[in-house]
Amino acid sequence: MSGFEINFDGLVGPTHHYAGLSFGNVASTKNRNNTSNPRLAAKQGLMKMKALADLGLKQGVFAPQERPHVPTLRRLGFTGSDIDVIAQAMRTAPALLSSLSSASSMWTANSCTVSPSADSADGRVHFTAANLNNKFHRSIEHHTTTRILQAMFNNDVYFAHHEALPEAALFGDEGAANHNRLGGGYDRAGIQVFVYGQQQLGGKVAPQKFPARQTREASEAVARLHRLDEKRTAFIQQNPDVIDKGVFHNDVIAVSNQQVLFHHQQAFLNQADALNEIRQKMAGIEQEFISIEVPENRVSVEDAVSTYLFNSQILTRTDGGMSIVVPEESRQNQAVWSYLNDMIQMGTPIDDIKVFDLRESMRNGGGPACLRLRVAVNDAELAAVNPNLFMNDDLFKTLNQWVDQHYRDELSQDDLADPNLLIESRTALDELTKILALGSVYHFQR
Ligand code: SUG
Repeated sequence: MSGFEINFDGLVGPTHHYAGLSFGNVASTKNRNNTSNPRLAAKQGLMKMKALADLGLKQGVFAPQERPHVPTLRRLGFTGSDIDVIAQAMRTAPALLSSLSSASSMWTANSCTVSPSADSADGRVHFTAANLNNKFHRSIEHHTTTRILQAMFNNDVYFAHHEALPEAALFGDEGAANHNRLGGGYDRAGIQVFVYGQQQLGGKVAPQKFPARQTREASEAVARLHRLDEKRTAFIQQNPDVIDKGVFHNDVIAVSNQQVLFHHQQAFLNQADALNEIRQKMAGIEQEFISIEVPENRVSVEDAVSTYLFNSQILTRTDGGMSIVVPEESRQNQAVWSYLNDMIQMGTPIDDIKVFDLRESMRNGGGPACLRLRVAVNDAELAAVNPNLFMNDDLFKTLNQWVDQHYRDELSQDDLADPNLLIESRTALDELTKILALGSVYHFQR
């Protein structure tokens, strides 16, 4: 193996709560108005990061965003001091306050799309922040996301940052959650597979019940911005029927690592053709394509959605084998657990299962893969990443103490009106930017 994959996990923000904001995301709707535990949520995420760092993998932290987002409330007509703005919003538009308090930036698979330097014509790593145009509470993320990414990858020689695409349905973009890369070494050229939910201009099929969040037009624009080679890029449509069953992002039904694509039998439209296209494009790559297709009669789409089997991480260990990281919900389901145990005996590179309790995030529809952004780099690029972001014993201890100090262990809709929550969150984030040496990335710090 050459090069490295760094996983940057979103640190859960202090306002994590269950608002039921994501139509089409079954868990989000189901857990609407439940009481959350932001402290536990953050700690569950930190445990995963630490365990993977302890395996010798490159693991980083992606900072959360400022919520409630007072600048957007002001844009919507609320006035006065920041505290007045929140009080007015709670009185007259509590649903808006809840949207603008969402800690949804924790799901960093949706923060942006990343293309490694080996695939780009200018030899730089490209980042395009996702406009997340389909959901209001997420559509406000990209400005700060771009600033945080610039503070994480702050070197023009190696890293190119692009603003989010125009904020319109035509260019609905959900970032890396609909993007897989297949290849060999992380610093070698690979195939980029963009999976879209709907083609807006001239598309023939689309889901009927739930929205397709990613458009083909957005995927094509990102590929152009990242200066990818057409011969090594594929645009594949997700099966619209599974979107209607709750697969709101492709990473709920498929995941890749190096030469392996692990996916459900019903993941893609015209699946055999899609896999053939990938196989053919892989022909020029050092590794042979391995597709692990899970049949519906072993794991139904419904079970895949409720257990997040495919929202797993497939990670190459330092010994060259691969581990699959799944949420506890996958162990609790007999069909899924039995499949997983059979799969690690199939002779593919995946020979180990790691299970994590990520319940707080899962209840909003965010599993292990949603929580992480993959960035493939070579040695020089690795050395240019902000060094304060990497998980280790010290950072784990510091961040756990920081969470203990600033996070609540209970949060309901009514608590969002508490002016202290804004103050607590800002105090926490101000301190975090120092811990992670990010500089002034938030509005209140300007
Ligand atoms: O965009 N949930 C997120 C979950 C994102 C999962 N990401 C990936 N699959 N990569 C979403 O639907 C729920 C918020 C709430 O209901 O309170 C939410 O935004």
